Amino acid sequence: RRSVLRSLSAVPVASVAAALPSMARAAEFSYKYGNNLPVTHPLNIRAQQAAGRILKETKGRVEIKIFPNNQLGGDTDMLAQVRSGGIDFFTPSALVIATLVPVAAINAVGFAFSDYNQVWGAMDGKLGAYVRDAISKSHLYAFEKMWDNGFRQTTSSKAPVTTARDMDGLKIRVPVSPLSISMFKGLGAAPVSLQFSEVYSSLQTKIVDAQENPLPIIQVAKLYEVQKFCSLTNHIWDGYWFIANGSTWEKLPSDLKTIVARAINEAGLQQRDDIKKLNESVVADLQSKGLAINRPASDTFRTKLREAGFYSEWKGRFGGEAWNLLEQSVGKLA
Ligand code: X2X
Repeated sequence: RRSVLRSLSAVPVASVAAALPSMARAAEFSYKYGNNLPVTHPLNIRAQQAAGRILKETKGRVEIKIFPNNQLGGDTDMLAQVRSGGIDFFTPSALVIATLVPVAAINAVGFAFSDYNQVWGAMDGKLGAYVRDAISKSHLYAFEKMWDNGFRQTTSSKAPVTTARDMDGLKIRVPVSPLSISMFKGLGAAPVSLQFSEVYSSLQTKIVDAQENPLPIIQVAKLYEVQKFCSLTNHIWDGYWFIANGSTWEKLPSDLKTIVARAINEAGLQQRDDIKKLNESVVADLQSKGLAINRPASDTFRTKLREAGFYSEWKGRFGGEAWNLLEQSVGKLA
């Protein structure tokens, strides 16, 4: 017995560690990734798979722990944390990162994109590159492939939205986003900025009557429980930038960077497909859960925004260069 103990204690620590399965060792690079969505959303499902792939392909050297569903705070808090290095990764919507990098909201100009060919053409092309470059100036690294949130739709507990006139005075929650506030004011509504973490309860307690989000979010966050009408306004296309703290990214050796970027970008492409498939079934599902769906035409909304000077104002705010890149994909807007 004694001799066994003696021989065990003689084994150097490093070789004990080497004898354990690699996953059980503390990772050399252990990261925190926070996001604002329920675990059942495709963004979390694909991010979880990417984290597993990264752990395996780096032989346990890079571990990403996911904190979904605003566990680490709302979007504003997580954006501050990823800047300070309190967390390493974050997936802000374009609307949200625009509070730091204003031009990042350019994909969310009202009624700009009419389909996904236009969206991915722009965001995987010159417009996306322009925005990534702007993000990098804030000492954040944006992975190449944007993840899909979707076309934003309008829900309400009061009445369906059929034309722009139904927006008059509507108390609607929007994200913490100057562009969203400007757009809904332009439409005559009374928008209120709230973080996503507060949306369900603010609808439930009637602090607001309406909100706007893509259908997969309305589904996974169960907003149909506190809303009656869903109007397919398709007013904004919204996506998530997968970002890293700048120092975190710089410190990672380049072979590991390659593995991490490949896993995250490929997961992003799969996540886009997931949303595309969900979009085929989600209307029927939400109807079966009691939401009354209608499909308004976009012309009255566009006209009202044009008359309110929305397009010319935002062309000025984003600057001619970015605006031209957007118009190269979607045609003339202002
Ligand atoms: O806060 C929202 O509405 C959400 C979940 O769509 C965003 O992340 C902008």
